[in-house]
Amino acid sequence: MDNLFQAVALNASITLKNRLLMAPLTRCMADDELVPTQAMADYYARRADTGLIISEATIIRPDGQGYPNTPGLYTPAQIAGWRKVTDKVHDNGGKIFAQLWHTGRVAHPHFFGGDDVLAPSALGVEGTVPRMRELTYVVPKPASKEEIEELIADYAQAAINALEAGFDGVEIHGANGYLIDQFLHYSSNVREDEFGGSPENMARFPLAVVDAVVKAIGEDRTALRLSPGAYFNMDADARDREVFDYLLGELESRNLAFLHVGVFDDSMAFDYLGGTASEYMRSRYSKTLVGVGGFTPESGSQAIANGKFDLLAIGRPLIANPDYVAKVRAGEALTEYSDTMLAELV
Ligand code: FNR
Ligand code: 8K6
Repeated sequence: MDNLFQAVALNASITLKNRLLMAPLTRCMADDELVPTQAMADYYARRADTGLIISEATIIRPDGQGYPNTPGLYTPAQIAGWRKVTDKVHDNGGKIFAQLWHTGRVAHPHFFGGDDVLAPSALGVEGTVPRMRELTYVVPKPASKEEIEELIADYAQAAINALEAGFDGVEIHGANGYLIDQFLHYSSNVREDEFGGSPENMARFPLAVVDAVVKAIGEDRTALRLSPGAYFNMDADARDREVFDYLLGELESRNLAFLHVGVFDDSMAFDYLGGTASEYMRSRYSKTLVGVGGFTPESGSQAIANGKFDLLAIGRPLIANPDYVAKVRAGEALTEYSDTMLAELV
């Protein structure tokens, strides 16, 4: 498993001390102003021996909120709260990117005072909000062109705020059925303007966000997470494949810090992708790729050795083992994750 402990230069600006990343993990533990707390700073700092921490998804503006107490990155207090986190991670020798999030149609007006929920099209998700089952999802309002322009500008501003808060870069959350992903799938995007109807049009908003963030903070500090396989908050449509073929081709010509597979279990194959999400992304994208989803240190190391991806993100095992990297290095047994561990930050 030596390859997990090799240093990797992402680009001229950022070198990671090893190939083990902390995957973004929503914990719903920010305070009621969506400000990160001291307990969050301690939690992240305990994991600073990973090569890179990707923060839990962090909303770029109030109407992006879909769950209780998810942190934000748009008020001075939120920026100051994150500064405490990033300082402590840096003091412990780590690096940390902010994951920039807008939940689109998975937002709920309860969290931001009853305004419209914005999405590509007026197609709602079924069901109720996790942890607040009394809240039923609403039918969203298709974002106007003006609103789309504002969203793009707000992603860029959140990226600027992230650097002000001391983050080393950002990962744009384009995965898991949230706003950016909603533009990329036919089951959530039936627009007939330049943002829908063809692969090029459906990729227009995601690429505009990427380009605006790159313009704001530079390509070296910009990463992107994508879910070409629909598995969460989204129904699959075989035509989605063409959208991701186009998008990944466009991304190949940019020099992002990395692309990150957005999946819960990478042993899951998607028939219209011809394999797993990571196999599909590797076949269309040759630059730095982060794999994730059900890997052990052994299986992740093997996947890197076989060229399936370059870096390994670890989610649930890092909740269960704050000292995951030290344990793996020492060959010690890992504590098994259980959902009950989500109740507190350890
Ligand atoms: C997640 N995941 C996730 N993904 C993301 O892009 N942003 C997020 O905020 C979250 N939040 C989150 C919370 C919890 C409790 C879980 C379990 C998962 C998905 C996560 O990053 C990762 O892809 C999966 O957990 C799969 O990796 P592991 O856990 O099998 O290593
Ligand atoms: C209240 C907590 C809200 C957390 C939301 C963040 C996303 C959590 C990710 C869970 C993903 C579960 C997906 C399960 C898909 C199984 C597919 C077979």
